[in-house]
Amino acid sequence: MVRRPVVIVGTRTPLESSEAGSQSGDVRQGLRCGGRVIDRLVRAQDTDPWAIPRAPSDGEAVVLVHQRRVGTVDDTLFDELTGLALAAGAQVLARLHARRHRPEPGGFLGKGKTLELAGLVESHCATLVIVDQRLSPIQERNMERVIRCRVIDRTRLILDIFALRARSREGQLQVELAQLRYLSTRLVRGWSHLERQRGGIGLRGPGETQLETDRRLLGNRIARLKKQLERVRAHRSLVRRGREKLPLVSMVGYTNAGKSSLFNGLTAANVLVADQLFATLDPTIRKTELAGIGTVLLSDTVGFIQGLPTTLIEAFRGTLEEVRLSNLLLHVVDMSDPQHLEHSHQVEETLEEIGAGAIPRIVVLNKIDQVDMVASVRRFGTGEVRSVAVSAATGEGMTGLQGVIAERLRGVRVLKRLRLPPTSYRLRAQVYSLARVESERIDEDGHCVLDIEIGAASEGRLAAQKEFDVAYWAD
Ligand SMILES: Nc1nc2c(ncn2[C@@H]2O[C@H](COP(=O)(O)OP(=O)(O)OP(=O)(O)O)[C@@H](O)[C@H]2O)c(=O)[nH]1
Ligand SMILES: [Mg+2]
Repeated sequence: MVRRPVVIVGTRTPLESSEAGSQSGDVRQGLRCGGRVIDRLVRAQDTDPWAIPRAPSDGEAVVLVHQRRVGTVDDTLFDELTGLALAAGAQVLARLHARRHRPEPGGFLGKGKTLELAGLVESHCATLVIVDQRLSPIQERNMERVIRCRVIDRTRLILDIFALRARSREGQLQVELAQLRYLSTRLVRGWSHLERQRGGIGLRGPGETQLETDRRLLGNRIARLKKQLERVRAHRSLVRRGREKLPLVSMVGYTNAGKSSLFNGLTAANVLVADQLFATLDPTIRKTELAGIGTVLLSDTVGFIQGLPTTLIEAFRGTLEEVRLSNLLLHVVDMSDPQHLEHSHQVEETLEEIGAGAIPRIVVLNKIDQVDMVASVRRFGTGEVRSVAVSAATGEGMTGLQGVIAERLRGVRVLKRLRLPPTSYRLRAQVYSLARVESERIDEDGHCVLDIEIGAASEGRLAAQKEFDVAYWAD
């Protein structure tokens, strides 16, 4: 018998378990859904008599929903959400798209589409619906009531993936903070336990509502987390001060663009590379040698995505600080991604948002082995590097990229403040020979405070002087 997958509306990941495995899956699914599973199997065979009825082998069974105002609707719309759902460990069973001028304030989808969704949930025994757009708490709750299934939006899904991936203490605290902040916007009236709580002696009269209690508890937890984060960050900034003398180059880009692959290629490191959204969450920093520059720090960090929740950006301030303090950014673009232009804009917007908009950057066009491109360095009319085409997979163009990084670092100049002890005459003379001094003054302790503009390579040379101490860099 020819093996054909179950007919499922718009499914991209046909259920992949073996025939034998699928039967046990059916039983499991049957237990979970009661009589509905029989209905589903019968229906599947109605539409395709050759179909082998199979149920999801593992992962939460989800239906994806995308609603847009205008434009054509096709299945590529779901690519990113599918990637996110898979990254969260879901099993995508069906997808529903809708077009509506404005989301229904009460229920997000229109009536007809909500019923269609309820049908899909029922027929696929789904346990979760993921909506690609942001939902208000009311919309979420109303949808859940009609569909009789848990509903989450894109923001909550991204938060969930981050929670799964966070390994470092700082990462975990940041995710928890973002989740609590998200939750605090979801505390709405309308739950059955909202009556006034009964007060005891001295607490009679109008007590606190459950909602108020929840808010207060959340507020306390958020405040505690913030304090813990401050402590972890204080430690990180100490570490950072220690390496301030070396130029810092950070990889930035859309998630899955190949940042970690390039990072490994440039530093001979072995950080996780995976065809998965948000494979990297915690930043990694490695030293690498560049001809004509010397030692440089390279940092690999979390990728960006369209609609990155603001709560996450705020909570990840610490991680993103690395990006903000960089001397140079490598903006990695996945050339095999049909939406790479749109995604590059998103990255640029996020860089602005985190205060890294003015940092010099090189656009690295990656994955050229997947498209019709050859390794090359493109320049503006002024001779300045515009982009470098490479493939982290084949290694094509990597030497060129190293050359360009060195070239840009030589040209990158940063504004810094130095506070030298009263007797550092030789060091002060070095500063004048290596940097452009904007201003100089003597402070109340007799220290010499210099505001300078200095190139990254010269900065390294100055910091390498015997009498130099990193504590001389003033904030
Ligand atoms: N064909 C091809 N695949 C590549 C190339 N560079 C990276 N990849 C693949 O793209 C996928 C994502 O690579 P990563 O290096 O993990 O991407 P990332 O930007 O670090 O992703 P996140 O950490 O999830 O944001 C992996 O499957 C890589 O093997 C390349 O030049 N060519
Ligand atoms: Mg990565």
